[in-house]
Amino acid sequence: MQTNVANQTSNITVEDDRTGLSIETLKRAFADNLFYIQGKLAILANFTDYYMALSYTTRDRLLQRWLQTLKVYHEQDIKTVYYLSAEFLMGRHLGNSLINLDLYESIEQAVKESGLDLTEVLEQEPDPGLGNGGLGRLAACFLDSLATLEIPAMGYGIRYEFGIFNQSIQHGWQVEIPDKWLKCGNPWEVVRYESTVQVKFGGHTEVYNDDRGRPHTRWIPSFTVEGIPHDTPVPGYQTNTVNTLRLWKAEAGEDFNFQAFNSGDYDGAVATKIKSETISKVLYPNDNTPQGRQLRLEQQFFFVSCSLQDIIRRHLKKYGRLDNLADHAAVQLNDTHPAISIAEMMRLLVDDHHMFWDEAWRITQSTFAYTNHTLMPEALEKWGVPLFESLLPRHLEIIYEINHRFLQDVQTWFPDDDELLLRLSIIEEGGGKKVRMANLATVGSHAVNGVAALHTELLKQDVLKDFYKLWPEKFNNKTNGVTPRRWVLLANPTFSELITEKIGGTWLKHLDELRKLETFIDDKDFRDRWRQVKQANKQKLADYIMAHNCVEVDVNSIFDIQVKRIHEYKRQHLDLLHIIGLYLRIKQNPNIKMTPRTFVFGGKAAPGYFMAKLIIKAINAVADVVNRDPDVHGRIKVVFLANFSASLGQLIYPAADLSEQISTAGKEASGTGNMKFTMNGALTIGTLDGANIEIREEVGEDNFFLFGLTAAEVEKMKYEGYNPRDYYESNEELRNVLDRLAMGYFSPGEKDLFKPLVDSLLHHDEYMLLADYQAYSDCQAKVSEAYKDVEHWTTMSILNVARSGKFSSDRTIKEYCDEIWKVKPVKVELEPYDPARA
Ligand code: Z15
Repeated sequence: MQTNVANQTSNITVEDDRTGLSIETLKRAFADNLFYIQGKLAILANFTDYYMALSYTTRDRLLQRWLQTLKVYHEQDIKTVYYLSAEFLMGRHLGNSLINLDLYESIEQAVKESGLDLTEVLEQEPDPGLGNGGLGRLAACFLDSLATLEIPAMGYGIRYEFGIFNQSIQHGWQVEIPDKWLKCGNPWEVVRYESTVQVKFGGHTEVYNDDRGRPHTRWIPSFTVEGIPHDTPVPGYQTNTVNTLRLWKAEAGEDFNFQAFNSGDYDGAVATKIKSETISKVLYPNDNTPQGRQLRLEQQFFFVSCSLQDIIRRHLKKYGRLDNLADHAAVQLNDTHPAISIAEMMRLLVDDHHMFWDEAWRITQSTFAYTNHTLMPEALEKWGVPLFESLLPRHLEIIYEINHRFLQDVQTWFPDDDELLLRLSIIEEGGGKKVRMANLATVGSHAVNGVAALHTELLKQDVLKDFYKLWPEKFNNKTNGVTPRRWVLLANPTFSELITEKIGGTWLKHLDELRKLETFIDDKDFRDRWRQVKQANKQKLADYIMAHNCVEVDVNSIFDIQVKRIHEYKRQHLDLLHIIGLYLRIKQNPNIKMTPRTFVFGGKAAPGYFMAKLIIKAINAVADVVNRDPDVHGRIKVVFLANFSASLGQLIYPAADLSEQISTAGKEASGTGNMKFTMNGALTIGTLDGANIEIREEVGEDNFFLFGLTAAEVEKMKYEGYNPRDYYESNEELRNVLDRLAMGYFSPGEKDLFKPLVDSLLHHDEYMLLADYQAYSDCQAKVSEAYKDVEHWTTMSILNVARSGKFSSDRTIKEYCDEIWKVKPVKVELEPYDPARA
């Protein structure tokens, strides 16, 4: 690789001002970091070296703001938001940091003058995949918005050594490959050894008297591990605020260092070390389908205990008392994964800090709030009491005490309703006792929210209806959002430039301003450029498809895209049934006119989810037949893009014409990919589910392709007895489609391969694909018709973007701040860097 960086080795010196922003300084810092941090001469450096050197150059410019933010938070009397989440799907840091620091153009120039292309360097960064899908990515969007809105906030989670697996497709099947994201080092983390905490597991409890003769309980664990904080800066967009994401790594406790070793038990010592480190080793790759393994509960307790101890330690250092904790800390539970927090906080306050139960309970309830993210019954976490007892004996006692007091209250409010007590109890009785984590989270929090209007309504009427009866005031809705910085500005720069040219650049912080685009709706030049941008983005995706799938696609076809985790409720197979339907129409009538389409799929299946993996295989099997069949004449193409991720999303959303949001109504809590597509000018084909409903409300029903049963209709049909076979028998095309799949038409040599898929649809069809098939197919015909009218499609696309302002996570976060957390912005003023004073 021949670059100009080499020419600068002659005058390298350590930069003493690492905050400088001129092109010259940035170039120098880049060369300097290549030399001193990567330890490489420019002539021998590879792209990873360039990426690392550029990351350190950028990180230096973040540190000044980061440390200043920490200083302000330390000195001022503030309230902080703590977002507890088992997943943070942050996406690549470098591009985002450049955007948020307003450094993108200068760095691009500096890199260019060093003979390199910035986008190529950005591609070197491993995508930190410490999350599965929507839930983890929401946490990342929230951190971006919190920093942008200048809210004191901290994310707490686990520093998994292996994130979500890399997906490769072999012979059409998903193959999982370990994600070694740390193998080249991680320039975005700072390890804070001095803030290490101890976490206990197992053992037993005992009662003792303190020196004033008062009884307390203490927990004698059988095992202790250490949590080492790894901090990553989270810069806000065009602010001085840089918040912290603190992820905990598990290591062997200190007793490992001498006790085991000194006693000569080397094997035992090593086993202890391995067991400890296993806790933060790997992310469970399940989204909406929990696995219920002991290690997963260990992970949950590990990061919760580390985080709460950290919060309490910092609070005590600053205020010297704990009775005012809730005035300075708001802790949000991202789903039930951190719900053990409720018991751990009680244990810390009552056992360790000797607080009275009632006061501890008041503080706990006013500190915590809980977000529910799913209505899927199988996704509601429950842990068997025996497991709980062996791992967390003290927490089980505390949960029993919480439950006892809670059920006593219920009995005074609603006497003689034993059924009600059974439903509300934190402990599920019969068939092996279980701890219901959603009940624990709801009882221990002052606020409970759903993530879209419909979802919150269904929570109140369905999953948590008994709790709603007790505490209607606890329940509230916070419709999800996404950050327009990553999902529009970073992902779609030319599109963003066009928007900024028309309405100025403030839309990136005030997304409602996109409405101003409506005044340009008849501007011919604007409309032409709108289409040109989309076309160029489609070309980029087409190139990627050619490079990775060896499939040539027509950039004038409708790019019809479904990217999300593979799950039966999301109905990727409904999309596929429609594709097979179109294909059969072509085979029956080779001259049939059809608006050309490119169907793109992407998404990972949980490794143990057989049906999801079979759906991936089916998509690839249909793709193989359709893409090779000369009769198709390029009218339809089918592509499965391997290894969908945040970074691949940044390529895909801007290239979409049509966004597939086709979950069974009432099953998708919100969805957030739907918002990313809309913001990038795609139209949606969707059901009345999750946030689709609100997207349609905002963009207007004429600019949204609606189909399918409503949540109420789904419930009614199930209640009245749904028979999918009726649809099979009465719908000829549907019958042909299912027959072809079942008879092995797409799986030569393995004729029964897709039988489980077809059987499940014919015999149960839990997610009502057959009931929605015709409506979906008819709606797709309308899409094809509409796409032919280029001008009208352009109008709809512009209106979708112009009216997407509600779906900024800034709006969501403002609502959380005002209505749940009661926190206010804190300004961070920058002081000039002066090493002598720092
Ligand atoms: C997950 O990604 C979601 C919910 C869950 O309970 C789990 Cl375990 C994982 C998703 C929802 O499916 C999706 O509808 C929602 O938009 C997202 O969380 C963020 O709220």
